[in-house]
Amino acid sequence: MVLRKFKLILLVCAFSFSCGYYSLKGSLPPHIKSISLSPVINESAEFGVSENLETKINEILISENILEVTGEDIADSRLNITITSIRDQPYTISASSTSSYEQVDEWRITLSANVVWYDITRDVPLFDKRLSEWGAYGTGLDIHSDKIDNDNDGFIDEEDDDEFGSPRESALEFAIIKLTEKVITEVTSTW
Ligand SMILES: [Ca+2]
Ligand SMILES: [Ca+2]
Repeated sequence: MVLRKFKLILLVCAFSFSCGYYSLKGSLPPHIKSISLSPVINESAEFGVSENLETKINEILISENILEVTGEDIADSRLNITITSIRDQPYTISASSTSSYEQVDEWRITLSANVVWYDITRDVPLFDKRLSEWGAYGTGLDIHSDKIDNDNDGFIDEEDDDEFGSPRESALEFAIIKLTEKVITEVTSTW
């Protein structure tokens, strides 16, 4: 878990020229000192995903100390997240060697959400966005040996410490981690 987190921060460093969340802290609206995360609403049929996303976002908000995380009654701002859909779609298809049908070699599971960061003090949205992220999975038993870069970080199978576990569940977990990262980046780069 610690390793995964470290890697996530490294990734953010690698792909944004300023390093991670820290340097963006100074660009937050000055009258916003605190944030409250409303319970995540889940409109998809997937069980447990709202609690999972909520836990991850709260963990990063608290650990990175971006804004003070408080109850909604005393917060300057509120983050409302609605998971609108979770979709599995074929990404690569090939001819089956054993039948005349085509087979799906790689699936992508995409998590989409509406994310509104609301300024409680001024009664206006700071942003209102539709965000989505995906994870990939194949037809094997474990993502450690599917020759797919399941979390799209440039490392495949044994090169990647994060790639182990059952295919769809792991791919969804990657989508949740990536969406968490995206929401935090949106909050820190709004102003
Ligand atoms: Ca990977
Ligand atoms: Ca893999």
